[in-house]
Amino acid sequence: MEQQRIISVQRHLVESQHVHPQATGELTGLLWDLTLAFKLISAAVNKAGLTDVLGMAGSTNVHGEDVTRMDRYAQEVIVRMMDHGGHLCAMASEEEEEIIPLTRGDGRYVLCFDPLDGSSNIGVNVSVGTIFSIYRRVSPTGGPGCLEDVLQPGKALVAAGYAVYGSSTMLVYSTGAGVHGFTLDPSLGEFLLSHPNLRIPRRGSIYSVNEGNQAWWDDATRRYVEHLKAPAQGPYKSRYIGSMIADVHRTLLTGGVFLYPRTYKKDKARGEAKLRLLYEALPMAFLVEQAGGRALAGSQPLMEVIPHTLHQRVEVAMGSPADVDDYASFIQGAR
Ligand code: AHM
Ligand code: MG
Repeated sequence: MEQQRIISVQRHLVESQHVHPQATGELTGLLWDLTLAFKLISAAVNKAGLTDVLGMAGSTNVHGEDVTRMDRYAQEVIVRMMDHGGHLCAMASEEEEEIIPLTRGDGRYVLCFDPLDGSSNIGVNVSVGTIFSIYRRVSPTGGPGCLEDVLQPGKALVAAGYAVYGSSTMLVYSTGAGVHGFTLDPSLGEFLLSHPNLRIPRRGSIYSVNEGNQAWWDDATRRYVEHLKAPAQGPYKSRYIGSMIADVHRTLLTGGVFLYPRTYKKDKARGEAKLRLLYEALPMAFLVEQAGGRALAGSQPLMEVIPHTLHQRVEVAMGSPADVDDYASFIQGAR
């Protein structure tokens, strides 16, 4: 019987780099640095109930939300880890209003991240995680990057991934050559390849959406979810953790559809989206599509949405291709 190789994330990154003879190793170095940040955050999240990091930090972020202490810790770890590596020219975070200044900002890459997605759930021991995406700089090299480097569409993504701090810590990433998942062995402090070449099922049997918002959805979304609940469909099961990273992670592994549509609560004409394009929607959409799924913003491919501001929000539908196609047919009025 063939023995399965044991591969650490470092080994995987190096071997993936060797496939591209022209690669300089910079992206590998950048991803390598990020994995150490994830281990530090994972260790802190595991101890969150025991230490005084749990709880509110007493300030609000750029979106007016409470900043938990773990949010702030995760933000600081990533900034300190990436600041002087020389790989980046610009860095932007869900928690910071402007581009984050770098000590060594003359690198070739751009990093966008959500330091701790789902952190409002941390007090009840629900999975949280760090989401990241990497672009190549578009401004001239030799100095710091600018807004133009950060405001790039999903189609320009070089890599994206997340670390989910759940019952075990997992790292899932893609550089455009498949999606690979690694599980952290806490006794070794190593991410080991556990889910090579992840492929999302063509169709799932789970839908994931905050149904408390149903009264404020558009008609098409309401009709689609009713359709999923009809006995003729199975019916589909409902699962909603309220932590995008955990809901999309499950969707990636088991299939189905994750939705965060616009709600028409305050702005009755245009509606309001919740999830952030740069830090949540695009990186997760990249991974879902790399795994064979689909991602939409309304009727438009999510990867084609152009970011105009750092904290732009967007409506999201992503998951199994057949499920997202069904949703699209409702949105386009065909059903
Ligand atoms: P956060 O980045 O402040 O944690 O907010 C984003 C989270 C997502 O993880 C999740 O999908 C969504 O907000 C849940 O929102 P709601 O509570 O409105 O369902
Ligand atoms: Mg978030």
